[in-house]
Amino acid sequence: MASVAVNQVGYLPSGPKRATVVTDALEPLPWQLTDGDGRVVATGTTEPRGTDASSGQNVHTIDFGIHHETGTGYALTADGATSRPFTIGAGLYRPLLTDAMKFFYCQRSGIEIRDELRPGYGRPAGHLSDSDVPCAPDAGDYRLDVRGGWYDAGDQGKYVVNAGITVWQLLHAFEHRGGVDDLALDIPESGNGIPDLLNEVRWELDFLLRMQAPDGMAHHKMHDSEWIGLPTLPHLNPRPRVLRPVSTAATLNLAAVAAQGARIFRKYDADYADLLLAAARTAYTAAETNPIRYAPVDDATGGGPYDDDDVRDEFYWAAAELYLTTAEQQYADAVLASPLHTADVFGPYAFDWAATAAAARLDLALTPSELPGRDDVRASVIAGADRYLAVQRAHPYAVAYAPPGNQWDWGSNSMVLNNLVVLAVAHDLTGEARYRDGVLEGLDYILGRNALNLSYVTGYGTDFAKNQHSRWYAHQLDPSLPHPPKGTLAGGPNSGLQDELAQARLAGCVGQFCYLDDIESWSTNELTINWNAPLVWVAAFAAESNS
Ligand code: 9MR
Repeated sequence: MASVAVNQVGYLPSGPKRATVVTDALEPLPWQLTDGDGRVVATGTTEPRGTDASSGQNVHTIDFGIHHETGTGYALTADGATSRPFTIGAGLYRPLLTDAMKFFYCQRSGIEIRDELRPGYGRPAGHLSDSDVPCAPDAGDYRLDVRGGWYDAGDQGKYVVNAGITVWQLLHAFEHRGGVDDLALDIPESGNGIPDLLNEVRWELDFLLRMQAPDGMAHHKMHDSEWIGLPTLPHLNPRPRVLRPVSTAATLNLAAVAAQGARIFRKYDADYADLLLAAARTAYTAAETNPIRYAPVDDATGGGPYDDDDVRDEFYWAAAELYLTTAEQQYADAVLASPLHTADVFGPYAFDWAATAAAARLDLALTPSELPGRDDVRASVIAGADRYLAVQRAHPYAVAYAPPGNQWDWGSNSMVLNNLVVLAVAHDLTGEARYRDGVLEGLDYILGRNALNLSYVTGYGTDFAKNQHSRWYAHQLDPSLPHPPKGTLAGGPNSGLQDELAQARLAGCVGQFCYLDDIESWSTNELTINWNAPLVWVAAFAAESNS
């Protein structure tokens, strides 16, 4: 049975327009584009692409970029199969940007979610008692007020390293993308004179500041003492909470985003900027004093480990953000001395919470500074983008991610998106259209042009993921609870198949097929703050590209 996979949300009038056909045919096939009235408005022939390694399918591609007219209800037909309907229009990505960012309010801990702001999602405040949490016996002998912040994912833990990359990415979008400063997010702080994105991010930054121990180090994480089942609303979760030990990685995450935040908040709230910068400096110094406090892989009772035993990248990133904010020589020296400053950081996977050197490089490339050798920094980003563009061009589904051995990572959708961020920054640096087109075409995969014909963003497209693993958007288990909110990204194909349901249903799966839209498949179908953040970033770029 043939099928035609498209971006189910649609295509920009001036953007690339391609689709992928699954067929047995080896020779070019005729295709037709029909409009909302069923009229044929364009025709052509497909390009056979052979066997796609990421899915094992025999595929062709359709390029219908000759068609520029806007409208709804378009569809592509080839080999007797018709695609899901799609729109061609300029305004496709602003709603996605807004919804992807609105996701974060519903993840908030320590505050009531107001139903009038998120109809269907209102709930009482969860974990108010996070205001007084003891260290676990191996973590210290004091208690901290670590209330607030966002729940990490489908669990109710709060992890400094994952908070770090998420805050960084949202603030990076704020600093370097257009159209983000006036986002209306319908949050309690809306209308206070500060851009809503910053209001939302401050909720997490305040929590990060609270995770700093008296000695300047940051606790790696805090979460339930034991894992709890699904569904469990945050305010009904009876498990005691514990602070896990400090780590060098967490401390440097705090240093990096507090420094970045100080730079960005300065214009709106100078006192807050001072507070952030002081915390960042203290954290950086504490990490220098304690450079090898690693979070271990086996610390996984009641929460995930976020283990990391290589913090050279976090040192580089923290030094870069401190330098960009202060212009001080000591931080410039640390940046220039880091082995990661000249290393190839745009490898075959993508940057993420564990691999943060690219965050430093992207910010050093875009944020104005007097750093010696800045042209080389920029050139390294462009070289990385060229590599991802080559991967994408060779890929019949236009994915700029081809993991070695076709072993797709946990949260692969975020990796696909983060490689698009590199393309987007290359576009900022060069103005060359091929990078912009790469970002836009890269979004096709996330929004339905994939082997499963599924949009990975809840509420976007005809067929979309909606049963992401979550203890409170657990509609699949309890119909009185909602699905995840519109704009929630699913983790996506994960060859690791760590959960039992995936193991039972997906054994032997090829790449793109290692995914289940089932709430029990926590290894392929969770939602997380650090996966929605790149969706925000890339949607912001795409929304800017309307014209
Ligand atoms: O996203 C994380 C992924 O990169 C790791 O491989 C995996 C195992 O350590 O953990 C993922 O993070 C989970 C975290 O530990 C707990 N909250 C949910 C996160 C997403 O599944």
